[in-house]
Amino acid sequence: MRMEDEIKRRRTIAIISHPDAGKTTLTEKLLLYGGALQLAGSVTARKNQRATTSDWMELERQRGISVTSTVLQFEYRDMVINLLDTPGHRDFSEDTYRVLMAVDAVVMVIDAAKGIESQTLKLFEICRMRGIPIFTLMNKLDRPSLSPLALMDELESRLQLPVCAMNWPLGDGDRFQGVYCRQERVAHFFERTAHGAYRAPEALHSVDSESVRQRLPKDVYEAVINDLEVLDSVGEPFDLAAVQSGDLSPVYFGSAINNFGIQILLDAIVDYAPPPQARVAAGNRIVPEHPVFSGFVFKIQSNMDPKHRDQIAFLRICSGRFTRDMKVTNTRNGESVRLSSSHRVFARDRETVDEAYAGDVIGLVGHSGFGIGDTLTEDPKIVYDEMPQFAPECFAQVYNPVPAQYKRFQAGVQHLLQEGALQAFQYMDPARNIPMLGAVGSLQFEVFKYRLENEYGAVVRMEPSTSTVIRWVDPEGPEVSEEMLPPGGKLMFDTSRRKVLLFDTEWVLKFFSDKHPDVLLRKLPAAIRRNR
Ligand SMILES: Nc1nc2c(ncn2[C@@H]2O[C@H](COP(=O)(O)OP(=O)(O)OP(=O)(O)O)[C@@H](O)[C@H]2O)c(=O)[nH]1
Ligand SMILES: [Mg+2]
Repeated sequence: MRMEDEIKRRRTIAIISHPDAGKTTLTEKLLLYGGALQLAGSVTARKNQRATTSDWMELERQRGISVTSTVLQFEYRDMVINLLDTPGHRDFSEDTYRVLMAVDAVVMVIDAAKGIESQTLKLFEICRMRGIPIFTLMNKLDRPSLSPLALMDELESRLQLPVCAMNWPLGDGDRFQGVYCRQERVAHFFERTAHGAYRAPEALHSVDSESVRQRLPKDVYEAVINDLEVLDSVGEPFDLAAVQSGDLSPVYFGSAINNFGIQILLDAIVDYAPPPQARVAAGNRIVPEHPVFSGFVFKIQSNMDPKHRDQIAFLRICSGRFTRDMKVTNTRNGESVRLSSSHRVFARDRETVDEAYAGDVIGLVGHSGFGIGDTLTEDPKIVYDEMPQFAPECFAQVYNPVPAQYKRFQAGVQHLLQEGALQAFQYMDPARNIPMLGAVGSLQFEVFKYRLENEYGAVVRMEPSTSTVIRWVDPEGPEVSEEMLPPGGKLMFDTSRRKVLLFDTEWVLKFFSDKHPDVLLRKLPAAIRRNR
């Protein structure tokens, strides 16, 4: 197949939402309907422990929440789908934000009983800023839900995004029976299956047919007919170009756990999500068909395979064709590297991939020098914009209390820091060499400690710090020294030897700034930029 055709059949999609809306469940069901799984994981789960494909990490299975994003590549209807399940919890949002840099569209999952929640809003803003197309799934219709018109209205008014109902729920809660597809003008009835493990059977009828009327309770039927009339007269019409530019969100209703509406959503993704999009590299627009290979690392994960204990760098290919063993430049340091250990990734599983194309996410093993945001390319003039960075909001010091085990501890800390979920800071004085770690949320520390203990067999002590606010000292301004600091302030270095100030409270920061108004303090070393 020609390179252009290979690229055209790629779709790269992230599933995003507020915690618990059902991303991982939906991911599992998309795999099931996509033919990539025989049985959806929740069936095989042991008591109190889930076993979905994308929550592969031990900690995720124990807690039932996603801690890290997962990459799943599979083929469906002649398409190559790169699906990324993301964690919803705010404490892991750095990972989710980076995934958003690597995809061409998202499915935003909303719990239909709750509507838009805080984390939905934040993620949504990033998608809007970057012009990423948003497919919306109103999930958990098998539970008592808000009225579908109210859900649509909330989306449109709170997100300021025109929305178009592609299908409409037939009842909710115990009376949820399926969905009516507006374009095809057919009702899809679903039957509940044991634990939602198998593909739900479907039957089609036109909505005004007698059999539909008979199958639905009278009030449900009347509400559906009424809602559909409202939608027909005042709803946004479907417009593919607007969907693909991120200016109109097609909305689907369903229940991931019960397999309701999943096939419809999967086919919509294939039909309407855009193919790989151009990216901006230092002001230049690089189209996916650009003959030169290029991509950027957006995620690093250690120890996915407990037998190998290695590290995978996840690369989003932005242009051209990747071939195994090709030589590329890492533009951060100008180093030339041969990419010989390349993988197609399916959650924890991987297999060697010899060829990949713009749009694909591949895993590269054996390059400990790669960092998040690195551009790998055949043409060193292509340099993708930096990844977004986040200011940590909580801090802790980590110790190894058993000197005999220092090596393990040190190796583990180094590996896990490379994943970029935590940032390390050092005092100016090398004698005080216990690293201070900063994270967006405290759950990151728990994960870090758990993984150091479980993946490296290290003994770990963690002491929360009193600091809560960080500022980078802009070297353009005057120097800062320790004597200038008030109580509750610390002067440290980040790993790039940039000076940072840590303050216990905003109030201490203000006190410092009032006293030293000429010192230039920055919230971040670099800001989020629009990439398309
Ligand atoms: N009733 C009902 N429950 C659902 C549905 N989909 C998911 N759930 C349940 O909601 C809970 C959270 O589901 P997950 O898929 O783990 O949610 P998530 O969005 O991946 O959560 P995080 O990744 O931790 O943010 C689980 O208990 C699921 O079984 C649904 O359609 N109906
Ligand atoms: Mg999840």
